[in-house]
Amino acid sequence: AAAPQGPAINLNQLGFEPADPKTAIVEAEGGPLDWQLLDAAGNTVASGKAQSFGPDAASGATIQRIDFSGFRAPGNGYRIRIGASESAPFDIRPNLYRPLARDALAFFYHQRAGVPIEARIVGEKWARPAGHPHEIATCFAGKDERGTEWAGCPYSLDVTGGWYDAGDHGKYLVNGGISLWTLLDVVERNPKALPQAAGGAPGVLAEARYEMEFLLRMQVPEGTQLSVPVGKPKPVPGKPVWETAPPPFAAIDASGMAHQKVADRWWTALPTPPHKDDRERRLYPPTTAATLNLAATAAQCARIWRKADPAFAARCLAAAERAYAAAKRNPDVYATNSFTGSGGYGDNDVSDEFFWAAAELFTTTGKAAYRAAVEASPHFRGEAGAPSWPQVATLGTIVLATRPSTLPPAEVQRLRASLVAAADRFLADAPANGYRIPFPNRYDWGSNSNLLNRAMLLGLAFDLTGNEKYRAGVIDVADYLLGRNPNGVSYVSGYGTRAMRNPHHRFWAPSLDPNLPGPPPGVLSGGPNSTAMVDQVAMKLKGHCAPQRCWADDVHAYALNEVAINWNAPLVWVAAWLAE
Ligand code: 9MR
Repeated sequence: AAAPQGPAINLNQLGFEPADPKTAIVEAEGGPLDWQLLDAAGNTVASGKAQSFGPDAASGATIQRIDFSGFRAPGNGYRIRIGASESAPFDIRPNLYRPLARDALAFFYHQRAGVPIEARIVGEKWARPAGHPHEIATCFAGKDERGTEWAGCPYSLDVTGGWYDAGDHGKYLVNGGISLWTLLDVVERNPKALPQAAGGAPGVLAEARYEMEFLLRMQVPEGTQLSVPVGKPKPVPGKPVWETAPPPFAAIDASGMAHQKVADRWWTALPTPPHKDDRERRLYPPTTAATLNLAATAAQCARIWRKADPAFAARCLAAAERAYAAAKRNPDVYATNSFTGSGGYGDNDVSDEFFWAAAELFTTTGKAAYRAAVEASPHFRGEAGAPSWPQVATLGTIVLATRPSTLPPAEVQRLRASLVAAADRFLADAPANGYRIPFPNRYDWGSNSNLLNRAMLLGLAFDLTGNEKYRAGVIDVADYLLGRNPNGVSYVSGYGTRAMRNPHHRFWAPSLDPNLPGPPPGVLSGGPNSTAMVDQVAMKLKGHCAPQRCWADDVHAYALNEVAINWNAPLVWVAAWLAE
């Protein structure tokens, strides 16, 4: 193909399935331009007029939208031409998303702590020795960065295993929980889904179990009295909202709670492969939110393994019930972010975590007490929305709406309708932005994951109604992530002609050390972030980028280009859904 002369044509660089909507975008001023679809031999096989849109606040551009949905003939080497521009070649073919689902799942194997990442599965390039293979940790004690004195705990726990959260080596319960839920939901929806990941890496069930076992290890032993801050953390003047200081301490019976995280005392340098991390590691105080993340996922575990491994299921259920009781006893213990070396994942509203955990426990056990807790929650009658690590109510709604339980059919119908209503609200956002994605003009940290969590709800709305418009919305999200965006980039490594290559990651960092590998295929960048531009790369862009353009493929851009388990998990969910 000739080198493009005009502006870039942005489209899904992977291509399109034959029957799906097909959209390409060019940023060009003026009235509607003529476009042609060329086949591999250069023949024009379709043509039409673009639709102009703009000025568009999300991209900061005037846009020409090209719709060639009517063209369905499978093939490769297709190109779109408009004016002096020509796109990179792309495919039209069935089964486009299956490899992506398997690679996106393999990300979790790569992120494993505690075991070597084996060459026979990932190849020599990505193989590495085990990171933190004997993680026997005790609690942080002494003065934190703000001078608060912590008492520690009278035990150490073997917390080996689980997944590293992201580019750092922290292992967090808040965030581990939603990520684990999302993978478990893939398999609960469709028990045949993803029996293996790319390279023969463990399938979704085995991979999820690896994290579940870690969450179980993070539970506080019976009979433990701890001194922890009780009540809402206080904002720190002049600091970002997530930097909080602890309220006064009180002695609590912490039996059955879960520690917020196990992580490095100090941030490690970039790069630091996991097996070379020699910093002090600590358990950080238990929190109500971490405890409810354990309760919810362990209850889900008890359902999923009931037949296949009754002993494991029973262990999960006992842990879940103990955790839920512990959270009820201690409903007001929040994470503070006064430690350095790891993220905070602080959340001052745990009403949604209570609802989620009660919904899971009710669905698993049918017990009246959990049902009463579900029905008493404001979230039972609230609006559904896209879930995220601090907002998990909709995970509970999904479970109640889609899994068998003793909830009256009329209530199940109402909850289903609320999921569909959320999907309708997302679709209503699409006409207002140039790239036509079901998303509002607000690009926060990890925006790509927010978009995927919306896509998950669109997928569920399709399942519940059979209406094709919801699938079309999922395709809009997939198209945006895989290239139909103002950066002309695929945010998924290894997928597309111009894919993300330099994530913020301590091992996949070839730009810092040529001996280190780049990201394996199937890893999602956090994506544009115009609301918390706190890293050195983002600070330079700040004030000079339209929201969708506030992004850079740079290892130092931790607020724009990190990877994370809660971001890849909905990628697995959505790619597996598309692959069905
Ligand atoms: O995804 C998290 C985002 O919602 C927060 O705004 C941000 C700042 O607190 O932290 C993000 O999570 C990071 C975590 O704290 C540490 N590991 C990497 C995560 C992704 O950047």
